[in-house]
This record gives sequence, C-alpha cells and structure tokens, in this order.
Amino acid sequence: MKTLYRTDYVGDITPDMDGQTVVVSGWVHEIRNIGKIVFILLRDRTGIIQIIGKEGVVNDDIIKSMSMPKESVIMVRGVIKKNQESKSGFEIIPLEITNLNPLELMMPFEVTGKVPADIDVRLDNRHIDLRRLETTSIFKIQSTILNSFRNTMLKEKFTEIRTPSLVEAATEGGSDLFEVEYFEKKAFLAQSPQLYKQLSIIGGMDRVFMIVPVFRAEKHNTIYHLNEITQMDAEIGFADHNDAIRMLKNTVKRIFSDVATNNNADLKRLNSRLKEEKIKEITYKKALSILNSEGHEIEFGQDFSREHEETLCSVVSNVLIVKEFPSSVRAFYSMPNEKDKQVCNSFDMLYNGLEISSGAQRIHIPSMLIQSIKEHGLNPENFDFYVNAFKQGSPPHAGWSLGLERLTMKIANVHNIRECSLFPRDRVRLKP
Ligand code: AMO
Repeated sequence: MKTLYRTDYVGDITPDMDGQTVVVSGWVHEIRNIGKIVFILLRDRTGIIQIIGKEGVVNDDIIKSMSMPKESVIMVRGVIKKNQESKSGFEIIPLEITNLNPLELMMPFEVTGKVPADIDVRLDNRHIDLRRLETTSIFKIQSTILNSFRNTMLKEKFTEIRTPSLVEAATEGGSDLFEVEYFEKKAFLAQSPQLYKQLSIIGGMDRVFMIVPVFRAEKHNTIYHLNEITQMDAEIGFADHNDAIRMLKNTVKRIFSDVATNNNADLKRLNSRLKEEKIKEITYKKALSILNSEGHEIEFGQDFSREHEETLCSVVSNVLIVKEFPSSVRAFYSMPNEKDKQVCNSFDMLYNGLEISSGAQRIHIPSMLIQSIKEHGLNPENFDFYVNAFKQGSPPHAGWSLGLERLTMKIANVHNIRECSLFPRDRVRLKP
C-alpha cells in the first residue's frame, strides 16, 4: 500500500524497475563518505538498499544533506538505477532526502551487530533492538506460530474463546500467584485459563481454544522462565488424554511445517535448522528406567529436572511425549489412571530438552475432584463455582497448553526465553 512517505518497500524493488522514480523510507543503517561519493544504506522492514550521492551526478545540496547520524529516520525520493556492483543489483540516485525526525539521543548500541550488545541493554532499549533483523525474525516466527495454532484449531472445528485474567483462586497450585486489590476483595492474576476452558466444555462448547496472557509469580530467575507468558490452550469434550495427545502432536507438526514454509529466511538468519520431527511417546515409568540406565538417580514421585528432560530428548526423540505422571506431581484436576492408581492421565511434551506443553484428562466426577483438591493442599470452598459445575452434567474431557515463548525459543534456536517475549516480564524487569 502506498502512503505519503513510501511508494515501495525496499524488498519489493526489482532491477526491471530501472529508471523509475520511487519514494522509500526507513533508517540509516550505514553511512559512508569517501570524498566525492556518499553512500547511505537505508533499511526498512523488508531489507536494505543503497542510496548513492556522486558529485556531478547528484545536486550538491542533496549530497550535503547526506550527513545524518546512523539510525536517523529518513525519506528518499529517487531514481532506481541498475548496478551490478551493488549487493541487490541496483541502487537509488536521490532527488530529495528528508530527515523525518533528527536524532536527539545517542544509540545505546550498534544496530548492525558489529559490536555485540548485552541482552539487558538490548531489552532496556527494545525499540532499538527490534531494528536488528535477528530480533524481528524471532517475532516473525512467533507470528507464524500463533497463526498456525489458530488456523489448525479452526480447521478442527474448535471455537476461540476469551477467559478472565482477574480470578479469585489458584488454578495450578497455591503459591505462585500475583495478588491484586479488587475493590473490597483480594483477587489474583490468572495462572492459566484452566478452570474457564473446562467450564466451557461443561457448557457444551465441546472444542475450545484460546491464546491468553498468564501470570506466574515464580521466583525462578532462569533462561526458561518468565513471569508473564502467553499460553495457547485447547480443551476437548468427550476425550481422554490419548485423544488430547493426538491433537497436540498434529498441532505441533503443523506449526513446524508452517514455520518451515513461511520463515525460511528468518530461520537461516537465526541459524536454526528446523527439521521434520518424529514425535515419540513413552510413559513416565519408562522414562524413569531410561534415566536411571543413563546414570541419573531418580525415583518414582520425582518430577523431571532440566537435565532429565535433556537426556530424554537426546536418548528417545527430539520431540517427545511423556505421559502418566504420578498424581502427586500434577495439578489437582488431573484424572487418576483407571488401571494404575499411582499415576494420572497427564502428559508433557518435551522439545529439544525443554517442556513446551503439558496437559491431562480432567477429573469430571465431583466427589473425586473434591478429594483431589484437598490432597493437593487446597480448599474446595475456593473452587465452589468450579466444583458445583461438575454436579450439573459434565462430560469426560481433556486438553493441553503450549507455552508460546518456550516453543518460539526452541524453534528460533535462541538461548534465553527473554528474547521471545516482546517486552519480557521477569523477576526484576517491569520496564519497558
Ligand atoms: P503448565 O503450568 O505446565 O500447565 O503450563 C503450560 C506451558 O506453559 C509454559 N510455561 C512457562 N513458560 C515460561 N515461563 C514460565 N514460568 C512458564 N510456566 C508455564 C510451558 C508449559 O508447558 N493448565 C495447564 C495446562 C493444561 O493442563 O491444559 C498448565 O497451565 O511451556
């Protein structure tokens, strides 16, 4: 779309437009003055183009105007000219250059990446960090993940719903909640849309999905944890955990394939090799025996550490489902397994050594649910709206949640989860 400031994006200009006048706008990526010639590399979201001001060819006033600092935001009207020596095969001879907003502050770091910047400096200045092509590549991949998830769900006849962020009680366990004042009461920021997606199933919606921000007051300060994340959740009526696992596997495969198709250049830029993945499935008990035979000492009832997850992915498969965990390490709503009462119908998906998703068949029998809430150290009275709903005709159901930032992190091959949240919230970061 043409605007006042642009007829074409840099990436849409082709050598066969030789001789045409265009208007391009963006940032000064590089600027070089070698006496009789001034070069500006102008960058917009699609790429970089060379603007060349040569004495005798271009008016002196225009050449004089080509002296702004790097990262100035400029508009250039000029003529496209073929040039085999320039990277793109053409350049722009300027007719007019406008500095749209002269810089008043120095750049905190080199956008070109010539001098690597510390992640905290980059995150403190995220608006500048986004000018790095590597950073935008991460968010282009994330955009594909979100769209792919949504399209897959819609294709499978799921309905998209919204769930509240202000809630009265915990959903994933008692402690990791942010408390807020809610008029005369105490409220919390939602840790997950769990109870609400289940209520939608009891309401007969049968297949629902949601993409929602959730808040975890975990004090971890690791490269895998954030305090505000985006969850991509699904819930399926008249289903057990194996049905939910099948849907999760299909969804993740679809996401891999859509990113491979749409984000080839981004993956290359990030040095990520996304390959077709076989997703294997093992039980928690089988995982224990693998881990013990690989030299870890782990007993029934223990949850996996990051090292355990890494070993399982390298020994079994890069993308892996582990299912039927002990009830004691899972949330209160997980359905006990009919054949083996020690475990419940729960599962995790691990990808390249990290948990990216978890899910379960839910307890839909009210008395069983009350008992489980108590066994998990919670008060059933805090869940009255939820527990009572199961007394009014609840079908068996199951579902899962995929962590958007963790999935992005693994697909984009980045080391720190903070890179995958536009404005991350961690133990110390509330700004910008
Ligand atoms: P769980 O608590 O395992 O399950 O969360 C689901 C997924 O969300 C991501 N995740 C996180 N990512 C980064 N930082 C965190 N602090 C963090 N916490 C969670 C992970 C994780 O696999 N209600 C259940 C899901 C369900 O059963 O449907 C739940 O929230 O990728």
